[in-house]
Amino acid sequence: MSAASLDERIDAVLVPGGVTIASEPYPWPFDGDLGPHNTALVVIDMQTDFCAPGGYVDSMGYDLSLTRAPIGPIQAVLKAMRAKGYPIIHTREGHKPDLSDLPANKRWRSQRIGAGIGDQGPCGRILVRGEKGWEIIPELQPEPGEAIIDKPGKGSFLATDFDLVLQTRRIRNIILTGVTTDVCVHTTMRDANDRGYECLVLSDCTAATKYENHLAALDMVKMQGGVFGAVATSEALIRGLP
Ligand code: C5J
Repeated sequence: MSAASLDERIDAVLVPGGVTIASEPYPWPFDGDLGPHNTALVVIDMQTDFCAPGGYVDSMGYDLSLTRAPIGPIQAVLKAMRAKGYPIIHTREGHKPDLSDLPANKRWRSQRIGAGIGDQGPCGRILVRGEKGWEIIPELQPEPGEAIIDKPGKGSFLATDFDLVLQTRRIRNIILTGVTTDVCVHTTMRDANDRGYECLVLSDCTAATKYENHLAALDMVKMQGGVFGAVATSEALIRGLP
């Protein structure tokens, strides 16, 4: 195929008057169909357990400055997207108080590293719904009308109504933020991508418990022409958002 015919084929998918965000490895979304009518911001697991003192990540001994770094950039994106009327969806990882939705191996592994899910910690029982540690941090509190998805796993689709909420609002594009890049953000992005959602992850609005893993997770997205979607900065998103 000649270079010209390839360009023509790529241009052919762009909707008239479409808008894209400067991102890697391609301008996102692929067809330029971007607006509050079909695009949601998803803020993943910005809970005390993952990014505040006394929570799960803190109890495991990881550096909280890493998972707290996205707070400011997420605040800026929330402000811009709320002002333009984009749907906002928050998620929380956590288990039922009776732990009936906590797989034995997940509990065993967490106990093994000294932060047993379901056990008492400085912020209540670790990763248990209703406890202080499970709550979304004050800096990123959801506003009235914003959906909150409670999930027992790393992905946002398993055992939740996330897909129903997206379908009901006719969302096709998902902008991912939150923690951790290599675990809950990635699992959600991979699953969303397989379901046909067009995904963008914001590099400075996500973080991992190890910086190298954050970088590797972002890099994985960019392989194969954007195997799971695309990567942009919050600045590029805010600049390009219609
Ligand atoms: C983890 C998450 N890392 N929210 N959860 O266990 O990424």
